[in-house]
Amino acid sequence: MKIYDWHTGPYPARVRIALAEKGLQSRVTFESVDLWKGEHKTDEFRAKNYSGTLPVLELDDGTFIAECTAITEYLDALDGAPVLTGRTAREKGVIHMMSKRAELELLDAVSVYFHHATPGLGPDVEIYQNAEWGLRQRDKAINGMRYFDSVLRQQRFVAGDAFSMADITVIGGLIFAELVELAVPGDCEALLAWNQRMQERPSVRDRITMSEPQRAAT
Ligand code: GTS
Repeated sequence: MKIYDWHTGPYPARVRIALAEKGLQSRVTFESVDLWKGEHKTDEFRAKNYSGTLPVLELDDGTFIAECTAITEYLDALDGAPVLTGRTAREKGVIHMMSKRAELELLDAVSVYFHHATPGLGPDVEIYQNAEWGLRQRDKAINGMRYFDSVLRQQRFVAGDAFSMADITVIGGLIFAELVELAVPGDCEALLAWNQRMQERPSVRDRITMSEPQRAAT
């Protein structure tokens, strides 16, 4: 399998974390698509993913799967033991809801803030910007942080008592927030403590170095 991504990207991070949680690192190769040069907006790349976004998973039979949630669902199902996306109908429903909520209320909002109210990927890539919309999404993201703080005051993980895809999506949101210097409010103690725990997980900690070529042992 091949992953098209950008090593420091927050959305790519979601798939890298999922790969490591599932122990699938050795089954994939990475191909860099340089966001800062707009390589994701070329016709060649859009033929792989119509939306022109990263990451994209290419299967060995040539199928392309885009969208982090879809890629995570695929990877999680491969071994018949889905631990990230839920085993029972109830788990699947709650995890999907919380992950979608993390996209809507946090991660995608931070992304819109980045692309519309900051220089984003630069003038060659950001051909339309609406700063007012971006700033509204920044405020939405802060409200989202407060919401997830309230959730994590009640339970250890975003979708209940086990780590799941929903945690990964919130982690992606906070990675993006940090990149754009959008701080988590200091009184979101539960969210901050949870994030500290998450950053210590090997899958999260080692996500960027995952695509470095393995050096031969000396
Ligand atoms: N809904 C998509 C998903 O979940 O995969 C969103 C993917 C997305 O926005 N990816 C970012 C992207 O391609 C990558 S990164 O910003 O996290 O590195 N952004 C470029 C752009 O121009 O929107």
